[in-house]
Amino acid sequence: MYCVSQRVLLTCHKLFSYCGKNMGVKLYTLDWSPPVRATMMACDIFDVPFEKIEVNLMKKEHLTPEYLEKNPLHTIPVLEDDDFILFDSHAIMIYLAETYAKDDSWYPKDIKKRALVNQKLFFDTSILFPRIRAVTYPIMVEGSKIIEQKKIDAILEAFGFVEEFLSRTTYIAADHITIADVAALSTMTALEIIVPVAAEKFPKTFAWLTKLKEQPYCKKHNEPGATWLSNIIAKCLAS
Ligand SMILES: N[C@@H](CCC(=O)N[C@@H](CS)C(=O)NCC(=O)O)C(=O)O
Repeated sequence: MYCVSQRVLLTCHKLFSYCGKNMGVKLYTLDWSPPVRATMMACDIFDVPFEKIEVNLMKKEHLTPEYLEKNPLHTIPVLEDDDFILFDSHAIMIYLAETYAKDDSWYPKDIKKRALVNQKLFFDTSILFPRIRAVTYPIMVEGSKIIEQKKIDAILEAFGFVEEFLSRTTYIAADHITIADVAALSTMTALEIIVPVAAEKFPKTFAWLTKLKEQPYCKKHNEPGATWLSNIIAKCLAS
């Protein structure tokens, strides 16, 4: 039942949003998921309080009619901001930056600068993420005990792309940090579980990763999930 207190809460939420204050969002999550971690880091960066709602993929909680209503693609993360629902980590990060960032450095308003950030977000979604999923899905879901050489080669090739980007700009899409770095950071820290980033072969990537891993938002929202993923992969391969 829609009670008075709920109505008061909703009105407060709208009033605070109107005044530029943030009452927080909901994130449907699981800490080990790289796209989830990217959105948690973005919330932290933009000072957006978030409530975590765990979606247990092993228990198929992402396939319930209620969840499919929110996200027909049945993936995590999903963001709920008041009555607005959004899936896909990259779309979520853009929305958070545009709605809550204090300036446009993380997601530039300038069309050409923004295009370069979008380009690297698409790089994350179309190159980096599929290459980690190609390894983790067979191990975690299908019980595979091996990682084929061609998948390792594909990861090394992706590291080469990142190295090339970082030889052109200090960060992945610009000479300053943007949301594209945050997206790539979460995926790269998953990829390096499978193939460590060798400092001699990929010096710029290694230095970039080292610098970003020191950031408080990474320590808080990326490190625990990355460690968990590393442990579970090791366990699955050994069992
Ligand atoms: N492009 C999506 C990928 C999200 C994704 O595939 N998440 C995985 C977990 S890492 C998932 O929810 N898998 C469950 C499924 O595909 O059914 C994003 O960036 O949000």
